[in-house]
Amino acid sequence: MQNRKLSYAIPILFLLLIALTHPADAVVGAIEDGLVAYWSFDKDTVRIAEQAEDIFSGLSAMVKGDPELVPAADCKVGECILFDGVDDNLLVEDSNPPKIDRDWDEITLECWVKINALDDSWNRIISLDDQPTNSKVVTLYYDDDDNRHGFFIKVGNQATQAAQHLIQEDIPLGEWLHLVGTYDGSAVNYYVNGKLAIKHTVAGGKIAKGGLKLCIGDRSDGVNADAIQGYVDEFRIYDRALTAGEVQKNMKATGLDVSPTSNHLSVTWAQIKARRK
Ligand SMILES: [Ca+2]
Ligand SMILES: [Ca+2]
Ligand SMILES: [Ca+2]
Ligand SMILES: [Ca+2]
Repeated sequence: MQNRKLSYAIPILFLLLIALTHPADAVVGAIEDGLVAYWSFDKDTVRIAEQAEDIFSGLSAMVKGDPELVPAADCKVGECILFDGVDDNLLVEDSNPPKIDRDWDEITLECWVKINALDDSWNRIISLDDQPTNSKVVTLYYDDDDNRHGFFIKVGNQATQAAQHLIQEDIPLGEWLHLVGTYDGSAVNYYVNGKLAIKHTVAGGKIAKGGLKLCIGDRSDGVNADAIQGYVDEFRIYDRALTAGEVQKNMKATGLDVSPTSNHLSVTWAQIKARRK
């Protein structure tokens, strides 16, 4: 009898300990293994006429056009960015040594997005590409004209076949979607709201460095051809393919386990200012 009481007591104590050390409003940390950069688009990381700061490694995304910083009530986690579908995008400035124009043996793109309207053409929510060469493309995109959305890969003269390898319907409008694309050098997985929606193979191997740029809300060469009309929040990029379990875990993430301190951010802004002198 004594032993049985003890066997209940230990798990209860354990749960109590978890409850005490994890208050309900604590940040749910995104996976950091393989994380390269993370744009929360929260207000303390954005200067909307200038740039949006990556809270993990200090890259900055240069603001093109006039996107809006949107109040948290209309976003997924904290504030987010609204693109007008005309000329708004965020182009990521690489670092030295490079974090973007480098070899990618594997990659994951992850974000929350809410599309407001379609425009009868291709549009890129996130794009790592080497425009205008166009020999390497990694993009979460949708295509109103052909009624598709998915994760498109072009590398090593291999490419996603859009008519077979993507979801053959328009991206849903007016609702927040958690989208993740993973590529491990061969397998391409596309997750919608934490579930594997479709998968295919592009046996192109690594995405090799050389001209790679990262753009949020359009393709990287700034011609506005693929500009999206809608909201983007919580964009993360990894240098490995997240697993299905990790995708589900990240869907619940609200930040990093160790939140960036004001000190960290001020250091980052100071570095940016120094670089611009
Ligand atoms: Ca605009
Ligand atoms: Ca946010
Ligand atoms: Ca359509
Ligand atoms: Ca377009």
